[in-house]
Amino acid sequence: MARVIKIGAAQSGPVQKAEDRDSVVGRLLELMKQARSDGCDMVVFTELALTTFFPRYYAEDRALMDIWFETAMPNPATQPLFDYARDNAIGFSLGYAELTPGGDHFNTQVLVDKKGAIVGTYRKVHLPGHHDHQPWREFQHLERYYFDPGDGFGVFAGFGGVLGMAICNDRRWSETYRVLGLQGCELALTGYNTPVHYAPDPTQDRLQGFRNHLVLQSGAYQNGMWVVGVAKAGEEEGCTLLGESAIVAPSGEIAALCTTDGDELAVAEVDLDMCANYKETLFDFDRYRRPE
Ligand code: CDT
Repeated sequence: MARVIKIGAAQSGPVQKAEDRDSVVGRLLELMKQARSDGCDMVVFTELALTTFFPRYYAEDRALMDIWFETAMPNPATQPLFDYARDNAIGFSLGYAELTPGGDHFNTQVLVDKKGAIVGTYRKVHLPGHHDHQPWREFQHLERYYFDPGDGFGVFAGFGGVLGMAICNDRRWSETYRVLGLQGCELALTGYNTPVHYAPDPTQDRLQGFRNHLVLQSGAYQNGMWVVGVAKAGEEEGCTLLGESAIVAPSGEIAALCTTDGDELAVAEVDLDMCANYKETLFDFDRYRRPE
């Protein structure tokens, strides 16, 4: 039987500081409803989908920033997403800031099945930016101050295949895809908040869009997997975030693409069996890799 998952890459437009969780969840629900009417099996939301990208702000008292974190998932604000998933048999993946009972802070993404149950949790490994306040920057990128690093890339059985997750900066690193690929991953889901302006070297700003697709497409092709990259895009508190969310095939081709910087759904039929075309030929790891 063919293993085809219809996926909606559910890009978010900007989330301003003042927008509350209920309002954001309402926007995400709208995208889920649209995905359902398009016949999708799953929607993929972005990194830190519930709030503004708060690592752009510095607080000397780090605990003040706990307002941006979720202490449980689901919780009263996000429960409507889980209810909708269960009632309509549509899965989703959601990025958010997680504060654990033990006091650890993670940049987290969950995979939720068609029954509305969490079947996978991933915590961001590659934390970009800086640890200290750098007032010379137009905006901060303090992920290394607010988050603890996750402990690795796992895969999860679901939706008829082998799925993995990665978050934003992870997508730039070849080992992200390789570690997933070595575990047989057929579909990697990744959300991102990518400021177009890169303060340490603004000459990189011009090619942000090119590099986003470069890494998603090469990661997919070199590991024979589908990759879904989903942005939070647009003008968020004076910071321009890259859009161009995309669903990439194991061939390296873009199968669906967002063309705005707002809330938008890009839909593709993801045939997981296409992965074998690459995993069992040109990128047959057991046969051809030379890790030594
Ligand atoms: N959210 C995230 O990981 N953004 C980074 C910005 C890098 S510059 C500090 C990214 O790789 O897109």
